[in-house]
Amino acid sequence: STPVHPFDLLAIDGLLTDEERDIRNTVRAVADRELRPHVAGWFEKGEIPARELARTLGGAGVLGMHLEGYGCAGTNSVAYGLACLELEAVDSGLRSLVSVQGSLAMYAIWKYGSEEQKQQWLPKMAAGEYIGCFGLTEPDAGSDPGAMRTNAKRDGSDWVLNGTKMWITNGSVADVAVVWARTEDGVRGFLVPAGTPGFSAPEIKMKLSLRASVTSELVFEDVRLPADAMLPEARGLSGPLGCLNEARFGIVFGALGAARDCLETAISYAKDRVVFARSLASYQLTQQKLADMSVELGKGMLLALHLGRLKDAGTLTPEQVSVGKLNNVREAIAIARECRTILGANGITLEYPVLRHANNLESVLTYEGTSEVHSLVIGKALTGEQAFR
Ligand code: TGC
Ligand code: FAD
Repeated sequence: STPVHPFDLLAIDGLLTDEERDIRNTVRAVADRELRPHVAGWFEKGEIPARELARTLGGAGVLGMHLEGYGCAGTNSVAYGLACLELEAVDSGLRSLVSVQGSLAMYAIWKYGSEEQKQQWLPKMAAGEYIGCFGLTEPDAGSDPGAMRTNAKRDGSDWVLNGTKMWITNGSVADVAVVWARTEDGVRGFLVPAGTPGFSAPEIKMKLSLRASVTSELVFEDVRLPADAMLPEARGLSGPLGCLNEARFGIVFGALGAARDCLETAISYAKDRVVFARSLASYQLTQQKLADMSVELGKGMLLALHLGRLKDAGTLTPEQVSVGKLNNVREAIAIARECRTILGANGITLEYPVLRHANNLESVLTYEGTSEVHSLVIGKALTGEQAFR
């Protein structure tokens, strides 16, 4: 009989609108044409043509696509999620570029910025002419961003920024850094243009994961900023955490793209590969693996769509996003590793995408709140007791 694509097993496409399917298909076509042929090479070199990529992605309309106005497409959240899925089906690093640009840097400016800040940055960021990054994590403050040391002190009407951010996606290629710092008025956000004296962004090398993505340190040594560098509408940790809800939502969908690509690869490989004189796909053990993975993929997709519909209805809560991020990343990494077994030795090479995805998903499991942090967020929602500290 004719095989069913793992994504068609539950007829999930029927739950999408025509517009959502169109956007998904457009992003998939751009990804297949412009990104997929190059990605293994970028990963192997540990280098991406970030500026060119930003323009390509801006041209495809995916940068800040779920935001309204300022050159952004203003799509619904489900369409944004589907775009993340298609990009991450190529590589988590490319979805990261888009998440950080649209859901973290642009969203922070869109949500908390002044009208002048929005006009100055958003249209060019949507077009991919400017790249943004988002600096929250520090060498000694990751899961606990409240422990940050980076600080901004008043000097007349100026601000003077000191400190170090760590593991910042897009950092070395960014035209503007959204930086969260402690002030006497609590945590505030600042826009720091590249080239500001005292600001440097050395790239972090020797990564075994997310190699097709720029990751950097941000160093601020007496960086003098004008008063209007501060985001006026963000006060306290809820500012940056509000942005994280957006990016985490994209990952709920995105991680399933990596998993889908692994499963498609494994099914096709199992059908071609002959072991003990029969196709690998014809053995019950292989079919059990494929069945279990497709069940998880389908469940993850239904969860993502449900959260997307809640988000579009305006009722999605941070705890619900934690359920999605925890489950879908955890299952995606399990699927990637299981698919790797099906490919045998071929599975360890860059000829196939599977171990590249599995390695990338190690970062995805850690960033935007580790799986442990999301478990604790859910635990707190269930018991009313916080177990973070
Ligand atoms: P807590 O005392 O609970 O809260 C402090 C204030 O924040 C509010 N809040 C939130 N607001 C919006 N959305 C959320 N999800 C929020 N969670 C908390 C809270 O209401 C409170 O507001 P207020 O007004 O009362 O002050 O904070 P806590 O210090 O106990 O920490 C809670 C915890 C651990 C959940 C939180 O800090 C956390 O999420 N930690 C993980 C940090 C994280 O996710 N970092 C990600 C950095 S960015 C990144 O990784 C980008 S990678 C992207 C890519 O490349 O794709
Ligand atoms: P830690 O917080 O030190 O955690 C170490 C371990 O302890 C983890 O397993 C964690 O779950 C566990 N743990 C922590 N607290 C508890 C607890 N209460 N109970 C039990 N276990 C606990 N950050 C940004 O700000 N911007 C970016 O653009 C960005 N991009 C990134 C890109 C990559 C490739 C990576 C890998 C990270 C990126 N990050 C970024 C940083 C990321 O958000 C942090 O790595 C993450 O929040 C975890 O912080 P940490 O690495 O300091 O780990």
